[in-house]
Amino acid sequence: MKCGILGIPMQTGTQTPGCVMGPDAFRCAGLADHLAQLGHGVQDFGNVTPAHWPERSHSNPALHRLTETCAWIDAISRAATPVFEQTDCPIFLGGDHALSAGTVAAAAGYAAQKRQPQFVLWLDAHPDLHRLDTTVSGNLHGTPLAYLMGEPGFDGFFPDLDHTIDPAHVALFGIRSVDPAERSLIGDRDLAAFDMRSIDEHGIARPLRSFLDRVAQANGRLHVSFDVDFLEPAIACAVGTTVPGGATFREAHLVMEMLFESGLVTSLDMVELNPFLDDRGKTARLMVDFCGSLFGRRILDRPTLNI
Ligand SMILES: [Mn+2]
Repeated sequence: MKCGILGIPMQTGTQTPGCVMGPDAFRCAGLADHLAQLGHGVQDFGNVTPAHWPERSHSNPALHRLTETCAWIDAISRAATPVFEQTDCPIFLGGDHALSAGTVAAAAGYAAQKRQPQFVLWLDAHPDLHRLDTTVSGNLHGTPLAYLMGEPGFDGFFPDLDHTIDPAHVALFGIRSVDPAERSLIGDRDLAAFDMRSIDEHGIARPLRSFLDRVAQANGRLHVSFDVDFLEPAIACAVGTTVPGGATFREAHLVMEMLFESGLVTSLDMVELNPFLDDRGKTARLMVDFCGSLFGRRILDRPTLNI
């Protein structure tokens, strides 16, 4: 498989600085070598730089760096499209989670070109389902999934979407911090949302397998959006939005191994890595390790890793 790497050093979607260093940290942790050792071709497309975007004021005074974030999203979707066209699986290195508004928009456009439905697997502590008028924190990394599903209120602010994501094609795993507006949207749109309580009770494998079966039956393309805060903070400290009680080392590897075995993954985001908060690169290396599992490494085939 030929993998394409695109760095997206944006942090305007959060108020905790540090994500700007994310792409470099993933590269320093040896992502490209890791993929090459697994037999994949790797092309690094460098980093995205934001375009110009017209300034607009919004009635929600909490919104943080709206214009700059829109400029990033516009630039990301443009830069991501050739990576879809020229490789088998783009890997987008963040950067905060608002970048998925651009990467998934590009994925959806490419899927439409291929006449396949686009599915999205959201691995995250948060559902990122705020609209511009419901976010209280004002941090736009809490909004991309609502935008991508075509929820109202983004028109005239975020870039226009040619193809939205059908809520029936979305699954969220690992959520454990949900605001009331997001909770009602999950119910209204009947989203497949597996919170940590349900994963504790029933495990992660069965609901993931049933989602992957749905993707396969629909001949769909699958974008995986992996937020560092999906993981238990004890194993992954380098993220500005830690929430206790996340996915364990083994649960996350199981997800990655099942995704590889499915053969369905067509693009990946790794987002919210904040190297400024990391402990000697541990979280960056751990994320690269998970990426390795997603691209075919089997955990039993390698020596113990010190994390
Ligand atoms: Mn997120």
